[in-house]
This record gives sequence, structure tokens and C-alpha cells, in this order.
Amino acid sequence: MMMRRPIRALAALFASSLVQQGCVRFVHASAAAQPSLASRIRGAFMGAVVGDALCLGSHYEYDANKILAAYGGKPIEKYMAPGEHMGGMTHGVGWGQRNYHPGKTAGEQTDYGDYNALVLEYFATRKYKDNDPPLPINKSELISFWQRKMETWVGWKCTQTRQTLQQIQQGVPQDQLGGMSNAMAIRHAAAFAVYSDEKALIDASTTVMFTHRNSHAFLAGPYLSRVVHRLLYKNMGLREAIESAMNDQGTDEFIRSKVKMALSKVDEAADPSKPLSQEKMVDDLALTSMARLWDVGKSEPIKVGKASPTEGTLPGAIYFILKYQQLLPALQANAMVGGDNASRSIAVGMVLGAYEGVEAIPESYRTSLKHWQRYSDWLDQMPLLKKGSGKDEL
Ligand SMILES: *[C@@H]1O[C@H](CO)[C@@H](O)[C@H](O)[C@H]1NC(C)=O
Ligand SMILES: CC(=O)N[C@H]1CO[C@H](CO)[C@@H](O)[C@@H]1O
Repeated sequence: MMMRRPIRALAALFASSLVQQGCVRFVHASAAAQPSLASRIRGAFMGAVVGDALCLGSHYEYDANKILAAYGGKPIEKYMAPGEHMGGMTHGVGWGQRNYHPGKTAGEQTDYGDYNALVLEYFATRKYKDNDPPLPINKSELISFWQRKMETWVGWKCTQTRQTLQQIQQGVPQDQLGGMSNAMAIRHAAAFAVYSDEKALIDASTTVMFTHRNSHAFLAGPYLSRVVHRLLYKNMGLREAIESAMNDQGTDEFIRSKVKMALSKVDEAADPSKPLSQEKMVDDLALTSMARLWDVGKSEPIKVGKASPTEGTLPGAIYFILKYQQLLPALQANAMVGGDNASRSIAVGMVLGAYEGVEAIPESYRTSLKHWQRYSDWLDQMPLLKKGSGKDEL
């Protein structure tokens, strides 16, 4: 009882502060100036890495109350170093208390953001002919590039990455590479600057997942490619794009069921007659409730709704996109829930960045992102963004 009150007060502050931010920011539907296509393509990448950098501090912390208290009872307003204000460590259930991103400082990426940057850099190394459509992503080329980058990789190397590197050393053929992880790892945010064709985007989204072999891991990338493609080229609104991609016949039944669940959870959280909407830690509870509690016999069960598997990260990401509908508030709220928040942040940032355009990222979040300029220079070389490409320019 004694513990609960201050936390609830903090949470109320947090909620009202998000609402205030919502009021001052433009509303997309009624905005006179639609962001340009180039801005929205840039937004898809930059939204993802900004969201990821916002999670560096709280990534793998599963206790949302602890994050809220550590951040002074309000949503995160600047990038933080791993575990900043939390003793330098976060608490990944089952993996214990540690720094999951050694060598990283505020404004840098987690491994999810780094993977998206790696794919962007790979695209920037390719040659593009002015009048020909870009070649499809080339898996063996990408893997060689990735192997070289792994030699100087700073920070966390996930289990799948380590396993795949080992397999390559043992001579495992390329089509059999990868570990059996069901984690959602969206890595193709840069592909929207290269391809406008939906099939090529879907192909890119699965090729970059060569470190994974579990089928669930491959399903979220194609789905989110369809969502972003609809936002960029079919002029759809957010919920419309999310539902239309869900109903696409190419979308797997597993994904469809997870998106449906997220849609009803968003509605429940917005319905004042439902208890969930009255909860102070509403986002934390909403995410936890969307997947099982997995009792692995450790100190506490893993809240799969907040962990890495696609069954948690995908509906969680859709929930944040539709509940907040604006890039920064959605990314802040996502960081505050913790768990595998960095994985969700890539999806949330990619979709809302493609919706609102790169202008939705405030100046202070650009200048304090360590590699903003580097990413920006690489984006300038992409076929759909380079100057003189005939596309609208920024
Ligand atoms: C992919 O790249 C490799 C190495 O550069 C090349 O040998 C191969 O032909 C390429 N494959 C395709 C389908 O373009
Ligand atoms: C560090 C951490 O929390 N890792 C978790 C990430 O998600 C996977 C999948 O649920 C868990 O197994 C890990 O414990």
C-alpha cells in the first residue's frame, strides 16, 4: 500500500504529460502540408533509429514502475545510456541484472538500431544505375558485408548472431544459416529508400533475417512492409493501412490474429467504461495481457507480451502505433514500458515515421543522436532519395 501511492501519482503525471504533448503536436489528418514522399521515406528510417536510441537506457528492464520512477515520473525526454538512473544495469528476466549494451553511450543505438544501420550502409555500398530499377537485395553479398562489420561490432551480439557466425565458420550452407529464435527483429527500415515495389520490400525484410530460422520471425517483416507501403503509396490512414495489410491474402493467419488482438486492446484501453482505461500503468498492463506469462522457474515468470518473441512484440508495436498515432509520444511511451522495447521501437518508429515524415523528429532528438549525420549521408545516396533522381526533394 505504502509503495503504490507515489507510483500511481507519478504515473498520473506521466499520462497527463503525454496528453499535453499530443495537444501541441500537429494532427496529420488535418495538416495542410502533407509531408513529402522523400520526407516519409527518411522518416521510416530515422523514426526507427530515434525510437531505438530512446530505448537504450531501459532496454530489457521488465519493471515499468522502476523505469517510471527512475525517469522522474514522466516520459523520457532525452537519450540515456544503458541503465542510466537505474544503477547502470537492467533486469532481463532469466538473464539477470547486467548492462546489455556494453560500450554504448546516450544517443547511440541498441543492437536492433545497429542492424538497421548496417543494412542502410550495405545499400549505400551498392551501385545504382539511374534508369534501371535497383537490383534485389543479394543475400550472399549482404552476409559477406555483415561478416566484415561483425569484426568491429560494438555492444550486444545476440545469440542468433553469434550462432550464425559460428555456422559460417563451420561451412553451413547459406540457406541453412540461423538459430531457432522466434524474436521479431525488424532490420529493413532502410529498404523503403531503395524499393518502391511491395514484393521487393517484402523480399528485403526476410533476407535481412538470415540469422533466424523460426517461421514466426519471418512473418512480421512482410506484414510491416505491407503497412508502410500502403502509407507511402496508397495514401491510407494508420488504422486503414494496418487493417488492410492484415487482410492482405499474403498475410499469415498468425500475424492476423496478433494484429486483431492489438486492435481490440487499443479499443479497450480507450474505452472509459473498461477498467483497463482507468489503470495508471495502462500500457504496461495492456502489453503484458496480450501474451502468456512464461514460468521458466526463474525468480519471476517472463512477461512474453513485453519480451522479444513476435507474439509479444508485434501486437505491442501495433498497440503503441494506434494508441498514440504520433511518432514521439508513441516512442516515449514504448520506452517507458521496457522489456524488449527496442525491438518494438523499430516497428513503431518505422511506421509512424513513414506516416508523419522526418519533420516529426524534433531538432534536439536529431542533434543528440550520435550518428544522425552519418545515416543522413547514407540516405542521400539511396535511389529514391538522391538528388536529381526526379523524386521530390527535401
Ligand atoms: C550476388 O552477389 C554475388 C557476389 O557478388 C554474385 O556472385 C551473385 O551473382 C549475386 N547474385 C545475384 C542473384 O545477383
Ligand atoms: C535480456 C532479456 O530480457 N532477454 C529476454 C529477451 O526475450 C527473450 C525471449 O522472450 C527471453 O528469453 C530473454 O530472456
